[in-house]
Amino acid sequence: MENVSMNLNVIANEIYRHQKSAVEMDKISTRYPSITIEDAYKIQEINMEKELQDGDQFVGWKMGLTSFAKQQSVGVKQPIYGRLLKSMVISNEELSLDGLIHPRVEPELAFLINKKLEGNHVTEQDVWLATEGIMTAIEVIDSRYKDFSFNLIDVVADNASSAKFFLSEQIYEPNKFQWEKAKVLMKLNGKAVQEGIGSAVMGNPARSVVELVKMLHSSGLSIEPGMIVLTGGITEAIHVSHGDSIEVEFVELGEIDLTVI
Ligand code: OOG
Ligand code: MG
Repeated sequence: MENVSMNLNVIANEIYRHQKSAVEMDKISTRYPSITIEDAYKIQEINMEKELQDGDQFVGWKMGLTSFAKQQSVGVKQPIYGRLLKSMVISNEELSLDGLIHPRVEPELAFLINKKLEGNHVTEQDVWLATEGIMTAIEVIDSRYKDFSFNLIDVVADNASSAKFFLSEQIYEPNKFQWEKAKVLMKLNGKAVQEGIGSAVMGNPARSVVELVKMLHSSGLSIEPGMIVLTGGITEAIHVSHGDSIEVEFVELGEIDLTVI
């Protein structure tokens, strides 16, 4: 019998190499059939430690698969979380494809948290009280698995397909807008390709933060002040390639754009 727990560092190393080399890999779930979801989160953590040792900075969390559109498109029917690094931030309006395999983009809402959030009994109200502001966002995801195909365990071990993210310059006051009613339209090269509404994310994107806190609690973790939380794609993600222009219009909130270089 293989001892999977003994091999977590080996599996983590393999995924890490593929994350760095931008070469796609075979799923781990088929090669290590006894691997568990807890193992997958452990692998994610092991690789995050490597990034921090290499000088990167932990800036927040992402929730994934929080909308029906996203769950349907990848065939994984439950929310997951991943870890965000400073190096993932897109600071101009350009998305460089360097280091990416088959990137996709998706519109999201990002929460900036200013108080510690922890425990199993956290409510939406707690989340609002701990939210400094909300930004509109474009997340760039890039699965390291062949054909962007994975199961729950694969995608968690691959840091929930995290690659990059872009945040609006403007930080909106949380209580100045009904976020569940935020309408979004995503255009690719001027043509509308996806549209959605904030409530697609668990009824209200604040709910996604609640779920994150509960999931983190079961691993003894919490959200610290200053952290960003990406609450999950409101619509399906779309594939992008060199030269594309992406426009994400949030009705009454403005537009954020990326050019793929
Ligand atoms: C998994 C990551 C999902 C989201 O917002 O739902 C995600 C994937 O689709 O590759 O980031
Ligand atoms: Mg996402």
